[in-house]
Amino acid sequence: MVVVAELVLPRPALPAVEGGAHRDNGGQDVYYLRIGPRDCNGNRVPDSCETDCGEPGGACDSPGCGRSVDCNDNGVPDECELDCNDNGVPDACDLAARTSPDSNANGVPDECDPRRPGREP
Ligand SMILES: [Ca+2]
Ligand SMILES: [Ca+2]
Ligand SMILES: [Ca+2]
Ligand SMILES: [Ca+2]
Repeated sequence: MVVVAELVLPRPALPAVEGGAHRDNGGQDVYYLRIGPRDCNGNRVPDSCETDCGEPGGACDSPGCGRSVDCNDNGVPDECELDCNDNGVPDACDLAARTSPDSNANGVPDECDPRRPGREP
């Protein structure tokens, strides 16, 4: 078994100030420590096993493995990626496949982008 400890920063991240330091807002900082493999959808199948069951009898050969797609190959299953337009396809893959336009090239599909050209707040 592989045990991974990961420090998870609270979201949204503290706003960065000039010089790269974080502003101290006087509030309490909360950090979470995750022990164990990353399982972004909480189904007890580690992310690394969501898309591939691997060798029979191997670390990923367990019930539920190999059922997800990782369309952009970043190790994060599609269901855990940002999908602002709710079409079941991660935004990054919408953009890569050009099913969503990104006229200002900021990585946010135009249909969800409050800053896209022509759209005034
Ligand atoms: Ca999982
Ligand atoms: Ca992915
Ligand atoms: Ca989408
Ligand atoms: Ca955009």
